[in-house]
Amino acid sequence: VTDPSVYVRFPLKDAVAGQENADLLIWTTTPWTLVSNTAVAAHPEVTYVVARSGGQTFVLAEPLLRKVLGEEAEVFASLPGSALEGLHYERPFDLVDIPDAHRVVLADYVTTEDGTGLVHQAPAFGAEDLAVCRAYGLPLVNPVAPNGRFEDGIELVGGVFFKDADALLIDRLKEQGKLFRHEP
Ligand code: VAL
Repeated sequence: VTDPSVYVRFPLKDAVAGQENADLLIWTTTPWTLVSNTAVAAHPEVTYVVARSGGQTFVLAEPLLRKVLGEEAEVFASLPGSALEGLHYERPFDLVDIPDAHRVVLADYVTTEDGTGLVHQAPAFGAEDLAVCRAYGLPLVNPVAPNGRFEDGIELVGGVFFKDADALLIDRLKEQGKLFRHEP
């Protein structure tokens, strides 16, 4: 079994560099953790771009721009990661209650080696995510029971083994037009 590699659009609720309707672009190999997303981390000193491709506006790290969006993407603005702090976005799934969250936080562990330079945060499932989210006072939400299944009663994934939820969630993202890219 190989992990899926997905790029997901998180629509911003706030304008960025004067642009409305931009999407944070995140990359993850654990789509099942998107249910527990509480934040998106950016590196404070990395340069990010607001760029348009295929009629959509995206935010991602400049060093990964061409790799992810290709040569035709048009750059509107450049800004340091620190300028993204606090921007609110629409979370990928509204399946469990996660109050007072879903904004951009800053973290030095974010790299531009792969992905988009914007790291989806699920503090229940990653030590670095936990440290970052704790520092911002963000809630810890774990909807997966000790038997590895999502708690009963959760729409779409309730009772499903966490790894088996990947396919269901990827399908849902696709239906919602939020799946930017999916590499098997
Ligand atoms: N931050 C990681 C990811 O993007 C996990 C731990 C949620 O996949």
